[in-house]
Order: sequence, then structure tokens, then C-alpha cells
Amino acid sequence: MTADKPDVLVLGPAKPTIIDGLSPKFQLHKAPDTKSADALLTELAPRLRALAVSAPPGRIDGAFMSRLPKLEIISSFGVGYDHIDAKWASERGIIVTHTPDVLNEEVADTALGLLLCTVRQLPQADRFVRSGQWTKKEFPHTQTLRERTVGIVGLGRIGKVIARRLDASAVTVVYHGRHAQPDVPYRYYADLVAMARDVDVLLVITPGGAGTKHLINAQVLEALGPQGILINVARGSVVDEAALIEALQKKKIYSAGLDVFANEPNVPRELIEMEQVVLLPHVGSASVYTRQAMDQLVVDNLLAWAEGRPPLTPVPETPWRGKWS
Ligand code: NAP
Ligand code: 8YV
Repeated sequence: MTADKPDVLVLGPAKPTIIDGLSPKFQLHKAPDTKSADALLTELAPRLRALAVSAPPGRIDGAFMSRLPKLEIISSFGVGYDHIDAKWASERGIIVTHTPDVLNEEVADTALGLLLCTVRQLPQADRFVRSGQWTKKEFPHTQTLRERTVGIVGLGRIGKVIARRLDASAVTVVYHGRHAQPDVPYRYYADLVAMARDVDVLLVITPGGAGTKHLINAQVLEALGPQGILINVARGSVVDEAALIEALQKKKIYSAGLDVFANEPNVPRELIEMEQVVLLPHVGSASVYTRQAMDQLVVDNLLAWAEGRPPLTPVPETPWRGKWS
């Protein structure tokens, strides 16, 4: 640390909004991921109090955090923070912040786009034109969203914005989560399998991590049925990918639209070879506009910490308790 600038270790890519936003106030140290941070951790351990995570850089678990005994804040990019052990952090008084809300509309746009692409087979129609097939025949008629029901798995900040778009499209919405929400106008299902049985589309937008691992399993897919479509914009871990591949291969469900995968950026060959599925490279929030807002929130949480103000967007596990440690 220089006389007036606290140290911050930036883990992940050196994005201009983050680097330019932090440099005037902090002494920055950079590592592309947790694995390559080893020497820096040893050097900075006696004094480092703040981490900026500019993209998930590997797991930030107890073993990693315990190397930084003075750590007070981890300002992480992205609303999902399944790469951080927030419970471990909370037990040591470390605040973890994330970037909720500023990406809701963007991710909802992507989810709706992916849903429409999957139901109406729009990428396939584009390939049909480009390959010259239109001059020979008509593109096959597709499934529809008309008179269909979409079951949202995880009606949180983003799920509600997706539901608003579906309302505008006159599509019936129902939802599943651990709790019923009395203030929403949609039917609640405590039982995910029962909801899967009743809907045409399951749209998944829960957090990742242990609590939701393989929530979408063979039984849920079986219940969704042969005309059913799965859309996943949550995390790859929420879906049992092997069960999904089998359900698609055996035509137990009709199709899937996926923005997230179990082992990104590696996508199973079986999915790539299926003509009916639509696959995106985890681009839910990836517009210049929204990524800029997310980067800025990483900066603003650290500026708040440096000025002794409350964090702007702490995760629920590490609420603000009135003072920095
Ligand atoms: P949020 O406001 O916390 O909403 C999460 C919802 O999931 C809540 O309604 C919660 O309801 C439900 N949920 C949590 N655990 C569950 C479980 N075990 N079973 C069933 N439902 C469960 O979060 P958000 O801001 O909407 O973001 C949601 C997630 O979307 C993020 O954590 C991230 O993983 C993902 N995401 C992906 C992209 C992308 O690029 N594809 C972009 C942004 C976010 P209950 O409490 O009632 O269970
Ligand atoms: C980011 C996301 O793309 O916010 C999230 O949880 O999944 C995305 O907005 C992701 O964090 C990429 O690094």
C-alpha cells in the first residue's frame, strides 16, 4: 500500500471500466485467475483487505480466502456468486458483493430470444436460407408459444422480468421455487415435477451451487414430456446434462435452448450434433451497455468500502452489520 492508497487484488481480466475506475483510489495488483495468484497472495497476505473479481476466476473458497487474513471485502462481477464460498466469508466477517438488478432486462431479453429461437427454430431457419434450401422447398412449420404455458423455475429478480415479457406476449406463466410469493399473479407449484407435467416450457433462472445442483433431472424431464422444451439461462450445474442429452436423444422432450453448460466453454458433442437445440455461449448479460453497468458496480462497491460507507449490493449471506471489520 502507498501512503494513501489501499491495495486491491484484481482477479480475472483487466477490464478498462474496472481498472480505470479503481486506479485513482487503489494500488492495483492483477492476476488472471486464482491458480496464477499464488505468489501475489504470499506477497500481499500481510496487508491485503480487498479483492475485485472481474469475472469468475476459479473457486474462491475457504482455502483461498484463509491465505488473506486481513480480507474485508470481495467485490465480485455477476449476480451469480457460486464461485465464492459466501458462507465461509460470512463466518469471518468478510463482505461479498455482487452485481444484481443492473442486468435484469438484458438477461430477460436473452431468455426470451432463446425461447423464441427454440420454439420457432429461428437459427435453423437462418441456416435454411443461407444453405440455399429455400429455393427448393418451404421451411417446415414449427411449434408455437400460442396457448402455451411457461413454468419459470426461480421467480426472482430476473425471473419476474422474464414473466413481464411473457405477459406482454399473452403467454401463461406459472412458477416453482422454495417459497410461494403471495404478491405475484402467477400460480405457484411447490412440486417441480407437478409443474413440469402441466407446462409446455420450463425456463430455469435460479442461482447455481449445491442448493440447485441437478434440480432439473431425468424425472423432471420425463414429466415435461415429448412436446416439452427446456430453456436454461441459470447455471449449467442446475441441469443434469447427461439426463438432458438422453431425454433429447430418446425424444422424451422436444428441444432445449441453453445459454449455460456444466463445463463451460466445453459443450458436449451430443448437443452440438443435435439440429433441434439452440446453444449460446453464456451471453445472458453480454451487451456492451450491461457489462459496463456490472463492471461499474464492482468499482462502486469498493469505493464505498474505501470511504467507510455501507456496501451497495452485498450478497444475502454477508449483510451489512453497520461497520467494516
Ligand atoms: P434471485 O433474485 O436471487 O432469484 C433466484 C430465484 O431462484 C428465487 O426466486 C429463488 O426463490 C429461486 N431459488 C433459489 N434456490 C432455489 C432452489 N433450490 N429451488 C428452486 N428455486 C430456487 O436471483 P436473480 O438475480 O434473478 O439471478 C438468478 C440467477 O440467474 C443467478 O444466480 C445466475 O446464476 C443466473 N444468471 C445467469 C446469467 C446468464 O448470463 N445466463 C446472467 C445473470 C444471472 P426461492 O427463494 O423461493 O426458492
Ligand atoms: C456473467 C452471469 O456472464 O451475472 C451472472 O451471474 O452469469 C453473467 O451475467 C457471468 O458472470 C460471466 O462471467
